[in-house]
Amino acid sequence: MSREEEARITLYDGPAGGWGALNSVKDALLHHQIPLKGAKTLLHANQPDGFDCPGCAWPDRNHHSTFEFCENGAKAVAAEATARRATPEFFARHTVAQLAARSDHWLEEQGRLTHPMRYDAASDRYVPIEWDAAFALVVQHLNALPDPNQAIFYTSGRTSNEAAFLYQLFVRQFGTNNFPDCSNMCHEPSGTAMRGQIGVGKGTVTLQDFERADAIFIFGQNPGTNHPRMLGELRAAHRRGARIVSFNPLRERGLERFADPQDKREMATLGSTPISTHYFQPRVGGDLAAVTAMTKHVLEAHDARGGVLDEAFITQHTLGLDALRQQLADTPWALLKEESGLTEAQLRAAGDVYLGAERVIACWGMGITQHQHAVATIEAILNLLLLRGHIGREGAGPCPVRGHSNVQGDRTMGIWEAPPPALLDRLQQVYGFAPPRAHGVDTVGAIRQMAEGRCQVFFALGGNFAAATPDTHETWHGLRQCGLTVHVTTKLNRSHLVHGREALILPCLGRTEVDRQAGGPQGVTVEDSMSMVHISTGMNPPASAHLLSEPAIVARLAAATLGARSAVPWAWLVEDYARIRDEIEKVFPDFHDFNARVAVPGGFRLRNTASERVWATPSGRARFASHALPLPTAIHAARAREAAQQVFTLLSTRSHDQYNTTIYGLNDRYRGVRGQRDVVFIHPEDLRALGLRAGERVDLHAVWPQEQDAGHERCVRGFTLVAFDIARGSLAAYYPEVNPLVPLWSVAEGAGTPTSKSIPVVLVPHRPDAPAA
Ligand SMILES: Nc1nc2c(c(=O)[nH]1)N[C@H]1C(S)=C(S)[C@@H](COP(=O)(O)OP(=O)(O)OC[C@H]3O[C@@H](n4cnc5c(=O)[nH]c(N)nc54)[C@H](O)[C@@H]3O)O[C@H]1N2
Ligand SMILES: Nc1nc2c(c(=O)[nH]1)N[C@H]1C(S)=C(S)[C@@H](COP(=O)(O)OP(=O)(O)OC[C@H]3O[C@@H](n4cnc5c(=O)[nH]c(N)nc54)[C@H](O)[C@@H]3O)O[C@H]1N2
Ligand SMILES: [Mo]
Repeated sequence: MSREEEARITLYDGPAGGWGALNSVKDALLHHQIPLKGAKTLLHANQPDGFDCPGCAWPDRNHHSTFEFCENGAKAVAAEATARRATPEFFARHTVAQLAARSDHWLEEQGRLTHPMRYDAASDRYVPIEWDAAFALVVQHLNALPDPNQAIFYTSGRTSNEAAFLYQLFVRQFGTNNFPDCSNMCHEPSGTAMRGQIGVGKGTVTLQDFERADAIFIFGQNPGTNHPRMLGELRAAHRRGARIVSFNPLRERGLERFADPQDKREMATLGSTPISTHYFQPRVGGDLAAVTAMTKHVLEAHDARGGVLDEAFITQHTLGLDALRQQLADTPWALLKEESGLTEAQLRAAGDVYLGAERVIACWGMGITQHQHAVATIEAILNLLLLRGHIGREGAGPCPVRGHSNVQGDRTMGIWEAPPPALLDRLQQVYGFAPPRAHGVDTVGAIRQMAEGRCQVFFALGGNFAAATPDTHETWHGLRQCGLTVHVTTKLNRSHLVHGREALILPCLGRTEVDRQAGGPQGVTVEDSMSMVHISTGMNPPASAHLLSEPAIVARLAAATLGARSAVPWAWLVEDYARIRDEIEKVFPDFHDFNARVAVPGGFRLRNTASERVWATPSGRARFASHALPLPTAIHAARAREAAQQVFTLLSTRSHDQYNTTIYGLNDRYRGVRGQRDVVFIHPEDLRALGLRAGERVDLHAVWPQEQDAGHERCVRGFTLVAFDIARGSLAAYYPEVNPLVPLWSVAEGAGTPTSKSIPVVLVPHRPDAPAA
């Protein structure tokens, strides 16, 4: 990663992984001044006695003997284990206004925070504060609120189960369910759809199922960058002859070819293994139509030759197939072709892969969830699986691939603005207080509440709210209206610079670090994307002697805020996290014998009723869902209105050198981009039609329907055009740069997730004189 790389675009024709991945890790270690023997840290990632990689939520093989190399996991670890430090002296040298003028990349580069800091308005600087004084300031604000709902408590999905459990208990005793979290912007639609249809909001498959599947569908996901260890599973599946079918408007190298850096032969011969056997490039947002078409094809095949559906399963376990049949009969092929952007032959070919397989897994990521019709699309994927009984059977099932390493666990622990009544009942029984019953705000709701001036305290356990959220303008306006903003964090980020009237930065330990409490060094637990719960123990010395662990921060704040109002022995619990796990076990029966079971290397799998074909739905059955294609969408409306110019659908995505809002570097190796981030990927024919050339710069204007978006000018400027193999009519650019284009009101129906992957835009040549967005 040579960081001050000259901006250029070059075709990347190598495989994913390979020597490029090894070199990039070497560069990251050098950059963070981690001696190569510090690569020892890397060897502890995802090992039974090591720490859980802070990269993604893909499960671990947990083989003591083998180390699974992962370029982006290594980059995440190196970024946390960095030798760079953002000390009080650093803050003394820069006003907040000066820091705010720097890029996200530069902020990240300053390294680990070392000391609690308080915003001093007089000097416009962050100045050091002692922990007790910092807690006292938060307590003063919280306890002055006329209504606890004027405080909002955000969570990013890296938080451990122990911290998350204490946090939800504290905040509910304080009196609110205001728990927006990153999940609201991520897999919320997956949980919504799956709970409704199969009674559990989590995927049902395990890594063992991946070893047995003979067809794996991957919708809207880029594992080469975001879940590199998944490529190992896909490679093995490909090698034993499984079909791998990718749906993605972009040609992503990681879905095409992979060279495993641990395969000496592949590395020596510069060879690679193909990943996808079939690659379909639907238009952005076209998956609902595509999956509906596959389902229609399957039903047509059944009607023509019989014996296709798993009728015994359908009769015994499901409801709603007749309604789905009717809806499909009413949906013509012409519409499905038009909306998916694929030909009938392609759609039927995809359907044939499904028909030819005995064991089917369907994976999906943000390319599915960040759309207006995300819930309907996931329901359509589940319908498809249900037709041939591919849920609750070896080698088959739904697999939403989660993002943050403990985002699934945080929700399990009750970080949820809409908590199930059973959870609240249980908290009431165990702790003897009346938890608030009214739902709290989700991420979008939180922004609205802040922007209306109704949030006095915004507290964030990790994350980067100011940069991750949609409608940047409104979000920043909201954050600045708060009386106090508090961020528990490891590194400096944008959210610390877009702050309330008062503000605190509270630096915490990271996963890789030794967490020593009165009872000795502690481990925390996490739950991965496949419901495996295991322990994570850091081994590096803390980045500074002034850091506290997240559980300690939450417990001290809870004790100070609630005082005699709470009977929970907060300080005692944090002395030994096994005590917190005992509390978790009291509230959640699935965590019985928690400490014993998590002491086993590799941990244990949480019960997943759907994978046992027990359907925790109101009817006791799995449900086929049916709805007509949602037409017209905002995209259709924009096309109709802006008939004079071409309306594109813009998706926002991650580069290879970023972790969400954390920008490690300015390269996106597999897409051939170096030294820059303000780029927009476009099909060469679309470029030609516009009379523009690759390398020219454009402004992106969002064209949302006026009825909903009147009075808003949403524009980002000066993006360089990159010709790319992407579906026609679709564009791609990086998040968070294009977040100002996403309005708060455009969300996934039924789940509230901002539609960051379907933004109607028009391109106009860049006008350098125009004011910045
Ligand atoms: N290194 C690294 N790892 C990460 C992260 C990171 O930023 N960096 N982030 C973590 C988090 S929180 C998450 S949620 C995951 C995110 O991992 P992904 O789910 O892979 O997220 P994205 O990079 O946003 O892109 C998703 C893919 O969807 C495609 N896509 C976009 N729109 C559509 C569409 O309409 N249809 C289809 N079929 N495809 C579409 C894009 O081209 C892209 O390939 O990764 C996690 N892991
Ligand atoms: N346009 C657009 N917007 C999106 C998305 C998109 O695809 N497109 N994706 C959405 C998705 S999927 C997600 S998950 C959200 C992400 O939203 P967030 O989770 O809020 O954002 P991150 O960038 O992951 O947070 C990074 C920050 O977390 C802090 N951090 C890192 N490690 C630790 C730790 O161990 N403890 C603590 N306390 N803090 C830590 C660091 O300060 C770092 O700057 O963004 C969403 N926003
Ligand atoms: Mo995510």
